[in-house]
Amino acid sequence: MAFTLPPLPYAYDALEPHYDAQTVEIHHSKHHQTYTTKLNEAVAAAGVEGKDVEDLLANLDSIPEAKRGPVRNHGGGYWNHQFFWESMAPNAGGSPSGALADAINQKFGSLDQFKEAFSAKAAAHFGSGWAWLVVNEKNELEITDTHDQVCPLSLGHKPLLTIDVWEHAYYLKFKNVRPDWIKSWWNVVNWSEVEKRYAAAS
Ligand code: MN3
Repeated sequence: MAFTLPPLPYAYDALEPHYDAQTVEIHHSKHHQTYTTKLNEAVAAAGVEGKDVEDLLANLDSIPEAKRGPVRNHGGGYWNHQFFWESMAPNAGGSPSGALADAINQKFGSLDQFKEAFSAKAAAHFGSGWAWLVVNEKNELEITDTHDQVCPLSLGHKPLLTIDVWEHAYYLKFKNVRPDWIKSWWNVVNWSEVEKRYAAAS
């Protein structure tokens, strides 16, 4: 079955004023849609239709090298954006609780220290890509970044949280000032979803 654009889990303007409606609409209905369309083309070209996108991304080596790049790029674009939309929610932000809060405090010292380190990684990422909080191969929390549409699932990591730092994710409102986008984004982080992901990953 062909991949279809997953509906946005909230209205275009639901993350205002922290993430503006115009950017969310274009980002979802144009950018995410394009990755969806091109993923279908890529899996057809590679002869790997009908597989879960997670399965494709976790096993890129099984795809012939000549056909692998488009599956990585558009499969990553498809999956990363869905994960990104679900990493945010209206009336969110604040702090994590429970086991995730304990793990963040243990690994990074405090939530504020974690946010500072994550923000620095996202701000310093050169060019297009993503910053992530993942559970790494040693089963520890780690802040990482990936280039273009590389997905942590392809690196053996279990992603918990992400921010899109491609210019299309923020340029209309925040212009060239990526740190302002990152600062604003913390106000819509869906910690309850991140807690569920952490529980599933650990
Ligand atoms: Mn994007």
